[in-house]
Amino acid sequence: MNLPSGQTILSGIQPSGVLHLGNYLGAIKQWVALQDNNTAYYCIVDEHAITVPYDKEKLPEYILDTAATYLAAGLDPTKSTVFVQSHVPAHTELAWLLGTLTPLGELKRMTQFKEKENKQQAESNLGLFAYPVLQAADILLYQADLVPVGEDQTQHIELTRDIAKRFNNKFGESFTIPKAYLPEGTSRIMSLSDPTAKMSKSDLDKSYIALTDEPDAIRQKIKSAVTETEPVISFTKSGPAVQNLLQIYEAFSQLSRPAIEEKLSTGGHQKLKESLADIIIEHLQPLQEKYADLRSDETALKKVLAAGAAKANEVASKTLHLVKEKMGLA
Ligand code: ATP
Ligand code: LTN
Repeated sequence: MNLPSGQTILSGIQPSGVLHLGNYLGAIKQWVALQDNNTAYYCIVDEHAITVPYDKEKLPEYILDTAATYLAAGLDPTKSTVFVQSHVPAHTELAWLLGTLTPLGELKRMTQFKEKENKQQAESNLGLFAYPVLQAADILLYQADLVPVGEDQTQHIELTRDIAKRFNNKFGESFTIPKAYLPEGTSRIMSLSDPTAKMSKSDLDKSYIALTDEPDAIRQKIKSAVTETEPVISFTKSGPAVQNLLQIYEAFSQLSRPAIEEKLSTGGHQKLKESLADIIIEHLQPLQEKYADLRSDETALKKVLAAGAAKANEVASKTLHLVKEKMGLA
């Protein structure tokens, strides 16, 4: 894979619970690869996480869990700026300013909003509706070129591009127009219990593999994963459930698709599932060991986040100042 270099990268994940294989293969794995030859900002988007009902006692824990996961997965605070969104006030301030340039019709079309709104009508709120504008602010504050995310986020990146273009047209060139950066093959990992839905932490426990799942839980979940009835094991000829399992296998193995098919084609679903569980467990083990270590030292984690926020604040407040000047607010 040809990795970009010399670019500014920004992405974020909500601290709303355990991270899963979809988050890792769709996003974090690319974040780690991109931190070497680029300027990278990785954010824990706590102000996004409070747009749905949440537990205020658990949120601070989830923020530290997420920070420890970022670092355990390989983010290096000497290479990447790792920080918490609410520690950098420019995010919400820019979101307000960008909101004045965002047509309601565009926000009403957002799939994530429609899905979450449907789930919790009584609890729906302005924050949930304005969520993509805050995401645009996250990205534009750092003048990001690339936003490494899973496929479900492309609509939000398109909206960010539209907002940035509208701002540039109206007030003069100010923002870099960002692009989504999707991984090959793993931009949409599907649920283990329903191959038509994306793997999601708000779904049934057995439908996703959490990065912190014990080996036994991983074996059990993969064993009970839905498969088609035909025994064929092929990247092109199998149904979506088996293709999803193969794709996860491919992401963790060094082998080509033909080599994987040859290795797994005899033995049916049982062999595929056993081999898949083995390779996931093997790859998650070092991450889990580092996670346990990092998570046990909250003082050290908070120090990393404070240093990250200080760096992020410097960049973000400069952009915000420029934007206010352009809008006649300075
Ligand atoms: P939820 O499942 O509760 O909706 P989530 O698991 O999608 O939340 P987010 O914080 O919304 O978690 O997503 C974090 C990142 O992980 C985003 O870049 C998103 O695109 C990516 N991602 C989430 N789920 C998947 C998936 N199943 N496959 C690939 N990428 C994913
Ligand atoms: N909306 C994203 C999380 C998110 C994000 C961002 C991703 C918030 N701000 C900025 C990339 C860039 C999600 O739900 N996965």
